Amino acid sequence: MRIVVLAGGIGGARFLRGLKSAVPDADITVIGNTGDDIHLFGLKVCPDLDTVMYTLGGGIHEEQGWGRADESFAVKEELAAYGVGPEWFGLGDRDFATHIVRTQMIAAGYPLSAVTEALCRRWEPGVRLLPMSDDRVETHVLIDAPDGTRKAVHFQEYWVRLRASVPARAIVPVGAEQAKPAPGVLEAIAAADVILFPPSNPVVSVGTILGVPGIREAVADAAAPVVGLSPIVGDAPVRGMADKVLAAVGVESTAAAVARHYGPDLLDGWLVDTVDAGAVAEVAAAGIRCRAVPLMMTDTEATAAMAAEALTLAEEVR
Ligand code: GDP
Ligand code: FO1
Ligand code: CA
Repeated sequence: MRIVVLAGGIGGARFLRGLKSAVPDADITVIGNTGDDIHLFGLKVCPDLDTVMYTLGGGIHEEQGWGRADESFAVKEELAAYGVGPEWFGLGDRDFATHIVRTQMIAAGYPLSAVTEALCRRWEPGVRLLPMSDDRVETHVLIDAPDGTRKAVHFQEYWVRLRASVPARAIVPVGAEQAKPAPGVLEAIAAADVILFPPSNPVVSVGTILGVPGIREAVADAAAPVVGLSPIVGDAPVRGMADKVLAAVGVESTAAAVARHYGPDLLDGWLVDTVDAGAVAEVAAAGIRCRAVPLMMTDTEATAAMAAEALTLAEEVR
């Protein structure tokens, strides 16, 4: 079975671990969000690709959900001693090595997709991990400026420095219009038996991937059923700032509203958590087959059960 998953960072990566456990023999292609990428200290950092790679490869900091296990911060401290920031972004020593290798390969002329493949040769994530694009796309968030105008900050600045404490007025994927899907992305979508949207952020993870010209159309036109799992449980994100960025695009933070936001042109099936069972009728009325099942990724077993439910729903709508 060929499965394509459009993934962000933590939500996507944890779901993928469950999916691999549910269907060990599946051929899984992950299309990863690169809108969160940031250039720091001359290095290219790809948080969502790395989160997937480290989680599936056994190198992730489990409790934190991002970055490396057994991490130290000597380089960060030395940079700070030189007064070189930003200090608000926590790059660890082990993680730095990944960004050095990536940046060096890019400087040598390799596209991000080839670099990601090379990094994955070490981590063996057990999936084919493709960036959504080899072209630079950077998610910016428009926030209120003190003088009454608006200013754009990088997504990482909004999330990590500001902790999403101010309203997001708009989400701007800078560079998306000119970006092309990375090699293999459209082919994987067209050849898929099933396409899954994990419980990733619908705006700044899955939304950014779908915003690369050609990807949304390819998913809508794919022969395969498309099934998503809600990242919103009980009218709030399980973690992160999905409520803030959903508000920026005029979508309520409910499992049903997110399904309607994707819409029946894209989604054939949608899973909501059992606490949101009341939303099933509303989603079904929008033309999307819906079921309520436990959606908390407490451990691999629970997550594998979620993945199995998604595949069952996909069978029903095929
Ligand atoms: P990020 O890039 O690290 O923010 O990760 P993703 O975009 O892949 O996923 C973020 C989303 O995962 C958030 O909106 C969370 O609500 C959602 N999420 C995290 N853990 C869980 C969980 O256990 N269950 C569900 N349903 N959603 C989750
Ligand atoms: N998240 C934080 O909340 N604080 C950090 O200092 C931080 C550093 C960081 C470094 C590398 C990396 O791959 C991820 C990192 N993240 C950090 C997580 C990152 O902001 C998220 O993965 C997202 O992109 C949120 O969607
Ligand atoms: Ca992310």
